[in-house]
Amino acid sequence: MTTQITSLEEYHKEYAKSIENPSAFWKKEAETFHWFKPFNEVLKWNFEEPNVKWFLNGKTNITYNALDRHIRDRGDKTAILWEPNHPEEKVVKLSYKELLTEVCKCANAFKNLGIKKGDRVVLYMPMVPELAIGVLACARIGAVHSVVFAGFSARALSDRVNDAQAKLIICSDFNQRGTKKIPVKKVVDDALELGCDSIENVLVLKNTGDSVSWNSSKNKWWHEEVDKQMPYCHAEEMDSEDLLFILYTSGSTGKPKGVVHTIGGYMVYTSYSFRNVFQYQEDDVYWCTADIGWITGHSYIIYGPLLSGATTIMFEGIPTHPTPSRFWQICEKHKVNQFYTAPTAIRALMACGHDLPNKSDLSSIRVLGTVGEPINEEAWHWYDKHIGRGKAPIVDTWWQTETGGILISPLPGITDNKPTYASYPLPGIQAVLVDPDGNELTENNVEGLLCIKHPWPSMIRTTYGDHERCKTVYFSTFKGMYFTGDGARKDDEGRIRVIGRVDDVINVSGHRMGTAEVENAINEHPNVIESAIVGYPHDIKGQGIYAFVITQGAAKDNTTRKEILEVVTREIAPIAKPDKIQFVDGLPKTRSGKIMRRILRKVASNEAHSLGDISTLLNPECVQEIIEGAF
Ligand code: 7RM
Repeated sequence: MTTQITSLEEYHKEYAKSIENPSAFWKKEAETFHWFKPFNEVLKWNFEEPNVKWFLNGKTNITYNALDRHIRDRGDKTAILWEPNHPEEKVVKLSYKELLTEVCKCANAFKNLGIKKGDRVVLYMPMVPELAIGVLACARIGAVHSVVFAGFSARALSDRVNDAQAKLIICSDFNQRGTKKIPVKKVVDDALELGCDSIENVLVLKNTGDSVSWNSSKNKWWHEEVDKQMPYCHAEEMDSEDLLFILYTSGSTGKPKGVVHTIGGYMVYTSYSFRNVFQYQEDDVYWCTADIGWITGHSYIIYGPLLSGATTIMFEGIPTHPTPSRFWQICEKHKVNQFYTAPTAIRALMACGHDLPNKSDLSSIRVLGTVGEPINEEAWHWYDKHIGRGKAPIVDTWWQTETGGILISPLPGITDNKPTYASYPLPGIQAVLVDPDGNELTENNVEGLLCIKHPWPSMIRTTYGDHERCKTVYFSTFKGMYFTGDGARKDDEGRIRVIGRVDDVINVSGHRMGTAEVENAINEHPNVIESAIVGYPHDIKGQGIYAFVITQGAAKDNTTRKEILEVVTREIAPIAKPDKIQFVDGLPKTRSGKIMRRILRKVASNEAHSLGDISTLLNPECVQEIIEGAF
């Protein structure tokens, strides 16, 4: 098992060691894992190409480390504890032994369907144990998984399938979310209609049992393919730098990028960070409420916890079903020790009043976590007081899809707990703030752009099929550094508070959305000529989406608004729908024709009184109209 920091003194010592000699530091961590063949070099890197390799020539399998390795000491311990959407339905507990068996059967079924090492498999699934089983079964045989959040549209799904050139899609018949049933298989059928030529089979899990249309040549039932398989499957020997997964995330251009993570480094870092940030102890029950469709679910529902031999809860439902007490009831029911969620969920539940959490026994909770967006002071204090009862430290964990694991976070009970601060970097993480010219801001009490100076094991290796994009987006802005795209400030003792994105990415309820991506979708409406979207402060979502739209030949009314929302839902997902749509005659442009988002952001944030100088605009006359029409 990897090591665990237990005191402030130890944190300082470990951090110093990790900076003085990163290779020696990570070598020691990596050696606590099982390697079929040991690595012969810890790290090789340059940030110019970029080319980063960890634990070179080591052969391993992440599922061997997450499952087989635990069988002797904790084979009967619950690995996955599944809580269903409807509280009256049966909880499922899979022990490490049982999970290994299920993963092996599923892996054998994949082989039987012609899936080989290196092939890509897309999972478009509800939060049921079979999703985790499917992910691990890919890793078992060396296939590359790409989980697509089941809220995405057929168009978004087919784009991802095609980019990854996936051979297999795994889905359910229907998903359940609260009182709703979502026709997942139908969305997959629609995606295939749009053209997904690489897909050979669709493996369908009978989840709700409702009837679905069936294509007998490509469609296979999970139970018919998986149940008959032998319960053992050899763990494929994988190179440390072989691909583990692709996860698509939004950037500042229209097309989502496939962030690539490789096996060895991701394994070492997700486990190390999990054990330290959550201070997991052997008999603890840990719960992360994220969806496995996002990186948080990958790293801190599946891999980090299982690699550490933890009991990890998987929740199928939503925070408000059947009532907004659900999270707190689940914490009481399973005596949750570590609870990890997003600020947007905290704010939404906060709005329901504190008598709800007060009705549940939350005394088992020792650590509270947040992730996904900056947490505001009010939400932080509510979480501390009403969920932690003032006794559970809050870990405000900053990280990204690209970082693979948590890079900046308090260590609960070890480092201090300053509201809304992600605090200090974990060992091995050389976080710095720079000015727009890339000069490092070494003093405290400064604001700047957040960069990381040295590689860490779970960092992005490439963007799938487009290495140039990886280089441009993350490694070209500042020479010799990974640029996060976030702005941050350091307080007088060097604690870091991440403020938010400085690029054309907005963060809605902790979900990343590219402005160009949403604009492209809106522009699909036949009467839309041009659009610009910006984020604005939103009480629950953190940021809301404000769309400025120029139309021709369409009524500027709610009917057109409704049509635009439908187009966005069709092209991306309901979560990308603008909260406000303002019809305008012109958009403020620079002389080179670029939309001045700064002005639109001010209008959307109700700060039009401080627009600054607009005389350099190509069309300053449009600004007054925009201000007058604002919501
Ligand atoms: C894990 C995840 C990444 C972006 C990131 C930030 C923002 C995430 C925090 C945060 C302030 C935090 N991956 N972000 N965590 N901002 N404090 N603790 O969310 O790829 O989907 O998003 O989210 O802007 O760049 S992500």
